[in-house]
Amino acid sequence: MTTYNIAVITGDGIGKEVMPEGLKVVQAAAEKFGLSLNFHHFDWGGCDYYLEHNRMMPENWKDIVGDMDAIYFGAVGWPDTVPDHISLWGSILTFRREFDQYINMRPVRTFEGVKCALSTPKANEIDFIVVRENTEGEYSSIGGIMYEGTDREVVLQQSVFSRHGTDRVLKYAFETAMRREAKDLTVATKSNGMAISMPWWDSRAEAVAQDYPEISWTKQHIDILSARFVMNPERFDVVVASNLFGDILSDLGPACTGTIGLAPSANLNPERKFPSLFEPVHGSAPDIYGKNIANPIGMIWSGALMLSFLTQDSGAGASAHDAIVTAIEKTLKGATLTPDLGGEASTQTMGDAILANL
Ligand code: GGG
Repeated sequence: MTTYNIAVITGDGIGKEVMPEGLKVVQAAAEKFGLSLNFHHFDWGGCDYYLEHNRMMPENWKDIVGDMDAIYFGAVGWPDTVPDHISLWGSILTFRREFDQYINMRPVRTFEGVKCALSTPKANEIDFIVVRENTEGEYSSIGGIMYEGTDREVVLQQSVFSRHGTDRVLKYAFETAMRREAKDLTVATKSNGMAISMPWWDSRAEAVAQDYPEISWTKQHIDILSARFVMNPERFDVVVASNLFGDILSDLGPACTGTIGLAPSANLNPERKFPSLFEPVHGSAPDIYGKNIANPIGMIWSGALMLSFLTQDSGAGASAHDAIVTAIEKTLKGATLTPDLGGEASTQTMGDAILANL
């Protein structure tokens, strides 16, 4: 039997609280479907490590986790002690870049039992996937500050859109749409305002679309697209977006469904040359850390995506994924719910309920 080696990095804040729940459900699902997992726990990647070592990860982090099959990651950021741009660039964004995890796949859907934040007639029919470009775009570290601290201060930050990086995410999004019934793709753009990068991004979408005549696709400006997420979210199937736009849309989407505590994400290197990373969409949530009320579902569902990806989205991993999602669905119809879902359950109680429903 293949044993999959998984690096476990809890990181900061509620990452430390939701990770144990993710591990127990993922481990149980793996056992149920005959998958062997070996978890390797690391205490770096979060701000506690930074405060001791003045860096987020050890110098040889790539040697340590480069041969793992996947990384299971909690959350990063503790702005009271380490500025967010330092913690994120020293940890999660470094993983994405250095392991070429160029796809950030973020499913968004409604669940029976979860009160939708929207009151539109079809709000309970939300079921779409945000495919976010994950290695370039607006998340660039190219730029600088001139005349810093003076009244002549000038700040520049460049966005980076390569043909290689853009075409591959668009292609992945079209392929994702091909696998779904609706065969519909929305390409997020802002070509009326960002007059160089975004008309070019649109032209790449037009070029890549030539290979997918079966897909009905439109490009939509990010402003009206965001409004439509709120007004008619049920009309979306697959949405592809640049790094920043995708980040925003993939928080907005689950917020519309009721809570971002449910939302999972898969940072994928589809070629499997490097480990892929699975993490909830939410961050470290310092405002609720320590209260034991964080919703563990984003972490657990991310673990399900990991199992599916590990076995190439088929076989035991796909079955384990489906079983976890079914257990989540069943739990959400019950009364054991964390406060973001209107209940009073603790993080552990909710994790136990999902485990019991597996
Ligand atoms: N669980 C992921 C996490 O901690 N995310 C923090 C965050 O702010 N991420 C920004 C991003 O995904 O670009």
